[in-house]
Amino acid sequence: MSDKRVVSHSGSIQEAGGSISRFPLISVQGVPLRNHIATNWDSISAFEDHPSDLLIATYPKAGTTWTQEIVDLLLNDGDQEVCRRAPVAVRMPFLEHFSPPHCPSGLSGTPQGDAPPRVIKTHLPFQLVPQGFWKNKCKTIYVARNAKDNLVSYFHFDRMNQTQPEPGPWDSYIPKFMEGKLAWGSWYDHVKGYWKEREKNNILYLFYEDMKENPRREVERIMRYLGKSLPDDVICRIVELTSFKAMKENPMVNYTFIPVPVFDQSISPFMRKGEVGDWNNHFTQEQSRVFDEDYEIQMKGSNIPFRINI
Ligand code: PPS
Repeated sequence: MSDKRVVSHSGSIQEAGGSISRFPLISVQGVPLRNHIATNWDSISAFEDHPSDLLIATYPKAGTTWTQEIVDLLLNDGDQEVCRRAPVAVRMPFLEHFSPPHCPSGLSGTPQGDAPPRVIKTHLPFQLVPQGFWKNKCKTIYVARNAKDNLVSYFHFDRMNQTQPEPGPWDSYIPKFMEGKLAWGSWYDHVKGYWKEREKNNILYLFYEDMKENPRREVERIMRYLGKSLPDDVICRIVELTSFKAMKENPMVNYTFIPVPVFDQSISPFMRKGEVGDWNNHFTQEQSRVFDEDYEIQMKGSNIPFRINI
């Protein structure tokens, strides 16, 4: 591969000399999505799943990569080498991702030769996921993260990911999150949408805070959902390999495989802090008060047990 060619999210090749720009958002059924997703919407919604497919769904920055790595290690009986066969974005295609210009959908990056299940990542809200996933009762793991930490993580990600819309200053970013104006739309609708459907559609609904509090318990929960049973030492190894520290150092998951013009990790690393409660270092008292007041309104009637500190 020449220096000028780079691996995109989907594992496809882009010319680094080609324009990398912060994509504008276009509404798809009321949800703002990056323009290349919106313009390819017909192909995305026509995606044909297989009943054995496994979907990992999240609002951006809720713990997707962490869950992806846990799942891959579980499916491969804790084999570290197998799980380093390719960057996580290649091992598990990003359903709605397109690498413009002229690059195929993330789906075409599905690894050949991997045994089922095919694991697919999405940030789409429940109602925009191609309906076949629900008709075929595909297993789905949803990870939710408390709104304040999710917002903080998204802000830093938008600073460093040169394909996301410009975040602007912190104090104007908060209202954009509250109003559902960021890419993939409203956090509030996203977490409520999957919560409402979790029982009917056999969705395993996890919380980032639970994973931080007791990673072993959550790894075992995922293992049971996948119908696997692994010995104690393998489970311990998986917990270790998916610690924040281990993942930060693992080039197959820390997104250093995305070139600097796209992810400028000198601005903020992809594996940034990996903590619960970092919002305390960002929100002023007044910002927190306004956010909480609005949160009560937006989440009224929902009983999702979020924790903003552990
Ligand atoms: S993305 O771009 O939407 O796929 O990002 P996503 O992977 O969902 O979220 C990135 C945040 O998750 C943190 N992370 C972890 N935290 C704890 N333990 C582990 N192993 C781990 N792996 C990733 C990552 O650091 C981002 O959170 P912040 O708060 O920004 O550090």
